[in-house]
Amino acid sequence: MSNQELLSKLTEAVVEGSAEKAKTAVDSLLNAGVDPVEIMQVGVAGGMARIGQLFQDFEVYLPELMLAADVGKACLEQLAPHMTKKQSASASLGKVVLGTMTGDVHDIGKNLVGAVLGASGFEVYDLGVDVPPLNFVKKAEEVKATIIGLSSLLTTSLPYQKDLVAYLNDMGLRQNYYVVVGGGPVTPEWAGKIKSDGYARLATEAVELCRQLVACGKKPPLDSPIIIGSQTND
Ligand code: B1M
Repeated sequence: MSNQELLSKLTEAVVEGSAEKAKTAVDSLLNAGVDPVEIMQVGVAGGMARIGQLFQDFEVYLPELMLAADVGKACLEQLAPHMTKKQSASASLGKVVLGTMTGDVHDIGKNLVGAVLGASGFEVYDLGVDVPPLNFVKKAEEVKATIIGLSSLLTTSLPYQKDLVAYLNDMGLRQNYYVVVGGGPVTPEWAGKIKSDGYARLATEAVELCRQLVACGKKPPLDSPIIIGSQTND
């Protein structure tokens, strides 16, 4: 079976909510030497996008969505150690405080972002889900972070990204942290509107974004955000 067919099998297994079939597909893909991040971003995320569409069209309901999410999380758990193996022994590129905004419990994409950032040499402090803006600020101050990474999957959690930037300004801390944003409803326009420092569409692009920020030689806030990857709503 080709790698493309194996990725399609994985996508189908996620949509079906079959942990067993997904594990078999992931094993085969790893054995075939497919990059673990690609397995997540193409095979698993493809299944998530499809089940999300079916949910939106009332063809499946919350239980199916939850089942698919469990399968997606299990795939990431299986794949994460293979991502870490690629980590070089070089010094930390910077500290990133990461989390999903208030009211939002979606964490598969955010966890993938954390895994690839960690595997690429960043020190990641993952605050989890449903994180109020001030908690990001507190953690960033505590660990002396370089970057604050905000993930939102719900449109209703987007305003909290804006609040976080406002808090940093009000507290006189904006110049200490680059703020980067991502997740389904986040667009490059939104990243600019809230005066963040960067937007990335995919987890791999978040790594590129953070690398560019730590190397840019300019203090935050940037005049306009660095945009990596274009956003589509399909
Ligand atoms: Co919900 N959900 N969900 N859901 N869910 C969406 C997001 C939705 C688009 C589905 C739909 O209707 N089509 C919709 C949101 C609509 C909107 O607001 N625009 C939705 C809804 C409505 C809901 C509920 C309200 C449903 C209900 O209860 N009636 C509810 C809300 C719960 C809450 O948060 N308070 C809900 C619940 C759930 C589950 C719990 C069942 C489950 C989440 C489980 C979990 O995460 N632990 C779930 C799931 C699985 C989804 C979908 C199907 C898949 C999300 C996912 O994991 N994708 C999703 C549909 C969709 O996204 N198309 C949907 C795979 C993951 C790898 O991709 O997270 O996008 P993603 O991450 C990507 C990029 O976005 C990027 O990197 C990753 C790829 O490399 N990225 C970043 C993410 N964060 C980044 C940060 C960065 C940079 C890049 O920098 C910091």
